[in-house]
Amino acid sequence: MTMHKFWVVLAAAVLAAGAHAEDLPTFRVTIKDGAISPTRFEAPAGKRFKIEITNAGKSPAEFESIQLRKEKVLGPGVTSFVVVNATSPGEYVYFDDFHPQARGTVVVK
Ligand SMILES: [Cu+2]
Repeated sequence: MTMHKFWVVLAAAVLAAGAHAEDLPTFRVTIKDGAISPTRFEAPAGKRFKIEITNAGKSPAEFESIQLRKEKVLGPGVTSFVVVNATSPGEYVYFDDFHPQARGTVVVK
């Protein structure tokens, strides 16, 4: 979690640049006090896609994927998103960094 400030700044820049982010294929992930769902979903390889994340819990959450190089802190009740750039086929783990037992896998194919 040492790079949070960097990622927040980067996310703001990406948001400002991502005028067409709403047009991307979108997958929704919900985090709720140490539970994450879905725990598995499929996304297209070689294309940008969006992961929309909602923290439906009462405690802070952090969507994180080391493999996808994405990190997003969400207060309770907050919805935000990350855009994943063209990604090679494979399985990419994501988790709630505040409740690391809550994990899922994006299957890119
Ligand atoms: Cu972190």
